Amino acid sequence: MRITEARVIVTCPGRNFVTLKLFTDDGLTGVGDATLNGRELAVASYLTDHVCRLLVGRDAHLIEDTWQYLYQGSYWRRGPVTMAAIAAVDTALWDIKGKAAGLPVYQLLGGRSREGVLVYGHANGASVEEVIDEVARYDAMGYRAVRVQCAIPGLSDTYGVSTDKLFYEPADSPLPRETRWSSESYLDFIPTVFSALRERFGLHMRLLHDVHHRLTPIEAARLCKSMEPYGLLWIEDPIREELQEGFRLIRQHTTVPIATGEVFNSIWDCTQLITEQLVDYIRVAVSHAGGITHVRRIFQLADLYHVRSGSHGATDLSPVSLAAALHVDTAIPNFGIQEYMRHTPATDEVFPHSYFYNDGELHLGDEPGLGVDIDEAAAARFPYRPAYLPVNRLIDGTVHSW
Ligand code: GCO
Ligand code: MG
Repeated sequence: MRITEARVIVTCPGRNFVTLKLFTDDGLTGVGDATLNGRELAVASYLTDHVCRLLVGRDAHLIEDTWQYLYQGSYWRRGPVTMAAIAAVDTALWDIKGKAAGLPVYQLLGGRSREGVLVYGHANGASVEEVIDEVARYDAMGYRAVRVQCAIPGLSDTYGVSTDKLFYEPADSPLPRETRWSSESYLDFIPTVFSALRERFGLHMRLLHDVHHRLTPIEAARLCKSMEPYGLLWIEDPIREELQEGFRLIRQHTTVPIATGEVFNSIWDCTQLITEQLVDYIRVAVSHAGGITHVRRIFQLADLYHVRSGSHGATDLSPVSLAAALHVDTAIPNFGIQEYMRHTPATDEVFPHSYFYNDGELHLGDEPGLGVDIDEAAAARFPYRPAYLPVNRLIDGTVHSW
């Protein structure tokens, strides 16, 4: 089974997505997500200018060999652009192999380990009252876990707080919007939100919170200690992740479970975090961390060290990426939870898929492959638009993590 064509499709049904579609000589196709939020065209070029020509004529069954060929064979290893491109090729090849075998991809990964994939949604608000209403809304929709973000009094704009509650899109501007941040105001205020939520909901909902890389390790330790009474499922990305040993300091002070990994692109970003058990959940995404082949490798290492998966599932990961994540989630023994940020109806139209939400879980359909495709005619109606994520500064103007 030879690859006859590798096509890169860029579309913007409300936000930009880059998709790789592979075609084979026996009429099968496979799709992979190559979206890198705010840097989309770099991956599109990496694929179009450097990878697609290497794929034509290759045996589509060679998943591992193709992965190694693109990873080791490029000489320049790792990095978000390279690994997103490799991820797209890898995901498309798993899709094709599933179709060739007549099996959903999770069957090729060892079969079902669970019936449904537990997800968490995003509840956020401009005030504690609004947050409580939003959590109640997710509760009514059957969600069993929600990530909660709340506007910090005194800051004009807070990460994770949106005007449209169901469809939150942070890459919303043709040039980066600037936001301002105060860790002091945040640390003083955020525990009061969770205290109010526990008062209102008891222990009924599983609650999560995303710090979005903004604290120092000792600040993160303080945050976690102050959140301990509220029994969070996790605190996410408490600090910048470049320094893996930075998490050790947080660990020494608290029992709050820690999750990280959405900005990682290879196993080398998290070997210390996993083998020293410095985190509880690893949040790598199929589309950013080298595809199903590499993410499975990361989760297998994690399993040896009691670390569970909690895969990234924001809106910038297309339905192709989400479908791929669901196959991995369904198969691995150490699944934790899957993020699920709803895509807009326009995105769902461009990417028809068979996975569906029911009662707090996502479920896969039974068709061969990933169970997702790209409708190229629909995609063509939504041309690329430059869009950046915000850039964040401290109150005094110093650039800080967004
Ligand atoms: C999350 C994330 C995202 C990121 C986004 C950046 O936990 O869902 O932090 O919302 O900000 O994916 O592109
Ligand atoms: Mg996050």
